[in-house]
Amino acid sequence: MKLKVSAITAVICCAALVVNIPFEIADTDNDGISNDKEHIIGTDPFNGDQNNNNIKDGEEEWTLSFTVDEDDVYNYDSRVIPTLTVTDKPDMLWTVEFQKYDLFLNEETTPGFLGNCYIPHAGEFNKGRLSFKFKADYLLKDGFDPVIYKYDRNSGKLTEVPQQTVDLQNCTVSADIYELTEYILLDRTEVEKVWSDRIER
Ligand SMILES: [Ca+2]
Ligand SMILES: [Ca+2]
Ligand SMILES: [Ca+2]
Repeated sequence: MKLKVSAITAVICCAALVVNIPFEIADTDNDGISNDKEHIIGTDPFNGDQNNNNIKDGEEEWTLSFTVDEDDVYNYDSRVIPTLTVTDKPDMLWTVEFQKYDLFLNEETTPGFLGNCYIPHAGEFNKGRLSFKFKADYLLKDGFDPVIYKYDRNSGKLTEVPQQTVDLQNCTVSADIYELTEYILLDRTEVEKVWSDRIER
């Protein structure tokens, strides 16, 4: 009789051990990153130390870069192409999808408008490098001065993003950002003629 009870107990224990964890949320290689997050980052869910440096994948920083598909007319603004590059620990890395968001800020309403993007908040975020690539034709404009502004939809104010780098050879403007929200690229020369009272520096 005693043996029989032990057998039942053993069966119950086994049943508890075979609970299926969905593959997406499991951490198959035990490196601290779930399988679905490894898919986002591009690391191998079956290799806990992808770069073989004795530090687990989950304890390292990884760099992800997001941009828009030029053929995607819904999200794509043909005049500027945004790219966001994020280097951080896995917990802070998420898939980012740019949205074109031109309800109020667009070519018709906004002097100096070059293009914009909206980055929906996808999760926790520390810092990233936002870059706008503009068309080379703009360089022919008199006094062309491309500047990235953050747009606060609630107050309607534009804030110049600090410490921008303009690369005229590659037609890009880049700056570090600390918030996922709406950014707009404007020609400051034209903006300041009419909008100087709405810009904060
Ligand atoms: Ca893993
Ligand atoms: Ca891994
Ligand atoms: Ca490693």
